[in-house]
Amino acid sequence: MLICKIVSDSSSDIKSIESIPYGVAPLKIITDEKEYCDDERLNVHSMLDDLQSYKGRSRSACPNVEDWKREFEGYECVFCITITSGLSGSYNSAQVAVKEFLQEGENRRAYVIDSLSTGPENTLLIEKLQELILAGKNFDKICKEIEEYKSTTHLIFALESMHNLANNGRISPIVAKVAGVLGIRLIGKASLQGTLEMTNKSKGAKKAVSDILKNLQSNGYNGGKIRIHHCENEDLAKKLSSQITEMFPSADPIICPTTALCSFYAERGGLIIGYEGNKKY
Ligand code: X90
Repeated sequence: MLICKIVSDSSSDIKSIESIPYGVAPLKIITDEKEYCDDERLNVHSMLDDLQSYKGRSRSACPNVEDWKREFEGYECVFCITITSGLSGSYNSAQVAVKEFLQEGENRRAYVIDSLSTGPENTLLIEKLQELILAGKNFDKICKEIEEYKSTTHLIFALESMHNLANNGRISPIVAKVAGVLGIRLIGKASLQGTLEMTNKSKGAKKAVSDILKNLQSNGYNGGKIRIHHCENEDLAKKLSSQITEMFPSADPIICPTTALCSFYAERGGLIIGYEGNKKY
């Protein structure tokens, strides 16, 4: 079996995995007063509290080349998974890191996967990589199969606020205004280009759950793997999870809190769902 390390940026919300070496290249949340590094030492709840009372500007920053390279040390083979290149420079810096890594030693192998997504969809990609490596597949086969798998995974989000997304130029301020209305959740998905695409304006939690379920099914969800990440909204995550298992008894929804990057952009109350569905293109 290849001894490979999986290195994800912190947008996947996954701090550790079993059986395979794994590392995280952290993104950062930055204000004029403080920098929050998205690693296991950070208290996300107090970061959200700080940001709620902070009146100045806040932004994010992707891992730099050195952040990625630090995680490669001691390995000859690495697989990187990044947040969508459509919204972040993380994919770019991982690619530069990999280029240098390959030049600095012989017999090295490395591959960067642009998730065109974030959070729970990236989690599915990490799980798949783990499975392919453990199955003893060779490097080239793993690269090919993970790309094929990526074309069948999807992402849906349901957000109560899009303030940080709009303030940082990731969506239009006009769209964000709708999410600011009390009781309204904006439902959307990761587009083929890895940007945000809106699908519904849902009033109330119940309607949000039923709109999410409709979206899942229209993209071919049929009881396969599904991961629900939430920013301090375990209640809604559980409601959705139980509806999913009611409709698809074979489903295995796993609920997981978002870490700093996804918490910053999904904001309190937000849900992000990654799942297996139809081939995308
Ligand atoms: O490089 C950076 O500073 C990171 C920028 C990330 C910007 C957007 C993150 C969105 C996270 C929001 C809902 C899911 C949208 C997914 C669309 C592909 C979570």
